[in-house]
Amino acid sequence: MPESGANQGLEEARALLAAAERICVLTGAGVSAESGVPTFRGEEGLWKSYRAEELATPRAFRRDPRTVWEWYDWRRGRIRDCAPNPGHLALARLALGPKTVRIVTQNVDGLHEVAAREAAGDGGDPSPALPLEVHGSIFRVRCTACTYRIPHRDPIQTKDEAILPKCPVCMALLRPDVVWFGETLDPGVLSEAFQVAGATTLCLVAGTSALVQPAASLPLATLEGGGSVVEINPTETPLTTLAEVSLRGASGEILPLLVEGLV
Ligand code: BV8
Ligand code: ZN
Repeated sequence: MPESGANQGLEEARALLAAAERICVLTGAGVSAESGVPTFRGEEGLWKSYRAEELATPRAFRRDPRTVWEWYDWRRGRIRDCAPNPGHLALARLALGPKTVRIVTQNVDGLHEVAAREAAGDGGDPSPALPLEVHGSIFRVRCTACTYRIPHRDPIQTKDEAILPKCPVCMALLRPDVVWFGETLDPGVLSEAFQVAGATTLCLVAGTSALVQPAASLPLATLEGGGSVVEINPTETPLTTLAEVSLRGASGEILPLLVEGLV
């Protein structure tokens, strides 16, 4: 249970959430940390001494698609065994509740979608809680040459470049359907994200270091639109000084407390 200072912050944040008509939620790797998904920063961000920013680039894939696919296959393997945590589920319940809520995520792990379906239950409509994935999904592949794109969860054979997955339409190499550093985001997804963030009363930011652009500028669009920002992160970020309330702690613990009684 958060001590008094944090308690006061929590009550303030709950009041802001209760008063907000429209809510934009922005999440990063931190909301999936308690599910066992490695974040990008720090030790976890390293794979075989490669930094994520080195491997998640078109140049790395052109130069060595086998190693880049081996890295994505490793991450897909880790994520496949992960389940949404109470943070994902609290956000899904919030989005399925009476308020207008849009979840915008930088995560490619698909856990917000799993949480949406779980929270909606059998026969329930999960669509209000389905996230806008601004950086794509690690469980989709697309062709490097044509418009072929499909969901794909099976392990990838990465022993030899010759056996890497190929497009059944044009035989070109398939790649993970994620946005790499140096690549622009899907224009439709990007404009929807900024439209939502700019028209919202409250931007609830959880588990992001707020360093990767343009996603890190979404809360600024909320502030420019006259709305306010509530942040959840165990450590301070470049957003902390701009936030109305910044709660120090784990999103898996704080988010259920935040939405309690609101949904
Ligand atoms: C683009 C998909 C136009 C792939 C990802 C110089 C200045 C400004 C910008 C740039 C620059 N140089 C280049 C750029 C642009 C670049 C950028 O922003 N670079 C950064 C590093 C400076 N952006 C781009 O390239 C974007 N495209 O701008 O196109 C353009 C084109 C050419 C040249 C210029 C511009 C594309 C960006 C998208 C890249 N793809 N992912 C994949 O996943 O494989 S980004 C990836 O990294 C994630 O999606 C996410 O966005 C980011 C990681 O950030 P976080 O999610 O925040 O995770 P992180 O680990 O950093 O932090 C975790 C946080 O959680 C921490 O704060 C921690 O304290 C907290 N936490 C931990 N545990 C918990 C917790 N919080 C709560 N609860 C817990 N339990
Ligand atoms: Zn193709």
